Amino acid sequence: MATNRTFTMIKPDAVENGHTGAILEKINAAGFRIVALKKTQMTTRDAETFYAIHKERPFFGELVEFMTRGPIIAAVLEKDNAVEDFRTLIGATNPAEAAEGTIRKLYATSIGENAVHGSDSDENAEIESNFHFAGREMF
Ligand code: 3AN
Repeated sequence: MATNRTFTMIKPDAVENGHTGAILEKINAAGFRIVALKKTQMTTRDAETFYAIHKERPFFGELVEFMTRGPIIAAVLEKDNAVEDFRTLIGATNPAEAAEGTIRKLYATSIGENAVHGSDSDENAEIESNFHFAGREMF
């Protein structure tokens, strides 16, 4: 059964470029409620664990280096149909293919540095939320 929560990260490129506020505003305007939020920096081990599913991909090393180079914003978001609606809001992985008005179209610079993460399933939303917020209160 679909749940009503998803997990996101505003990635180091978007934080560095000063887009945190604008991205949170888009998330809010699209009807998502923030139930948990923090600014943090992932260690190499964190990124390798979080992206373990991609460890055989040629871009894995680049991905880990990118995701650890500066702070990120991690958040748990709530809305009906959260996972799918958030994927629609962020747009395609490659910003060149992302629809007009999506967060990646507006703020991503490349397929690697693509501004935001959004969970791709309810199961992964729960795993990823626990990765960053295990044992923390959700409001
Ligand atoms: P999405 O984030 O849209 O679910 P995934 O799960 O295919 O996309 O990829 C996870 C992350 O890996 C992407 N957000 C991006 O940062 C990075 N990535 C994906 N494809 C490439 C690629 N071809 N080159 C470099 N980095 C990539």
